[in-house]
Amino acid sequence: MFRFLHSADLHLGKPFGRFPEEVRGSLREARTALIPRLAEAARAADAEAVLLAGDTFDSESPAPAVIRQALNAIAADPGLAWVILPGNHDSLAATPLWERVRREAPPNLCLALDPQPIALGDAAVVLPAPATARRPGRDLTDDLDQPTAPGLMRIGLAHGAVTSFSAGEDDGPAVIPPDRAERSGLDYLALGDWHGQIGIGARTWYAGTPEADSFRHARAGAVTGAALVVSLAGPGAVPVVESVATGRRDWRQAEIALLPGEDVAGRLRTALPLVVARAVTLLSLRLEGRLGLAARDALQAELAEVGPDFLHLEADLSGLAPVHDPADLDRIDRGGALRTAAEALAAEEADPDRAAQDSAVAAEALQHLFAFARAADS
Ligand SMILES: [Mn+2]
Repeated sequence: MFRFLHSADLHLGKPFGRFPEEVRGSLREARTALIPRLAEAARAADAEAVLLAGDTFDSESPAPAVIRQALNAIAADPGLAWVILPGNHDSLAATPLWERVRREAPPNLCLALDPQPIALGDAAVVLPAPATARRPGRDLTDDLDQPTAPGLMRIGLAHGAVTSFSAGEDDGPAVIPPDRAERSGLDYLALGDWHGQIGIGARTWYAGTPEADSFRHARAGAVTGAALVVSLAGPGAVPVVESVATGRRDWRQAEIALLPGEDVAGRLRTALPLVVARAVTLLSLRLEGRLGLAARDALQAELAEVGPDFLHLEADLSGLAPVHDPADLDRIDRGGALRTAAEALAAEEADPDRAAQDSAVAAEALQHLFAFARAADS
């Protein structure tokens, strides 16, 4: 029996530039803790080794602290073996990175920098296909065909696409054949690249990223923030593969379709995750439907109210179309300058001859006027 933890796509040092500083700090912190967390998951599962199938580092030149802290965390448990494979983000083209890692690597870390087989204990051997460049342009897993001593369990380690995950793109020459494990006599093929966890066959898995890093996979319903515990009973046996949760930040995506006259604040509240989870949740909301001034005002007030619960909350309101209700204008004022302004803005917003941007500005100004009147009332 040989048991190991399969992970990939840690993307240590990922900057998360589009987020505010405090969110970036929290996301970076979650990634810094990944190596200790994977070691803990491996120990808890009684695994002998951790295999990282590429993109351990987010870039070819991570900050020295990112490299050093990863290596220190690996060194902290000398009895656990690690194998790290270069992926497309941290390919072999990053010569200074890998020279540095090689120089500073603790004895329990083995770098898969060439296709040479790596012995793990006396029962298993890792056959690596390190990424030679960001786009190697050929299927590097051809190298996994190489023979090994009889009686050893053969574990392939590679990074890249099995099929083109982007719709409309042809499977190019760099695509890994989905039956690579069977073709090359592998007991298991540990893959990295796709950040969602997915089995391609009984012997071929993407571990997915152990710490989610975008809303994209949440939208697709994919499992992220997890690793795989793989147990091999012996050469030829079908592997037993179990998913273990490793993520500390939750990326969620929700779409809410609203109808005129609905209690929008109530709809929003029921769609949101539990309060206890919000401090570690990034939530991307998309709202659709038709709303009057009062409903939209209530929605914005509710978003402002719950926003501070979350690590990050973003709401896309561009799918909300206005509906005109004279009662809303009455709430601004029944006459006088404010009412005149409100009517002029409502007319501008509804005018089909105006540019969309001008209509949007009028709509926003009208919304502000409504909020102002509501605040003055209360
Ligand atoms: Mn990746």
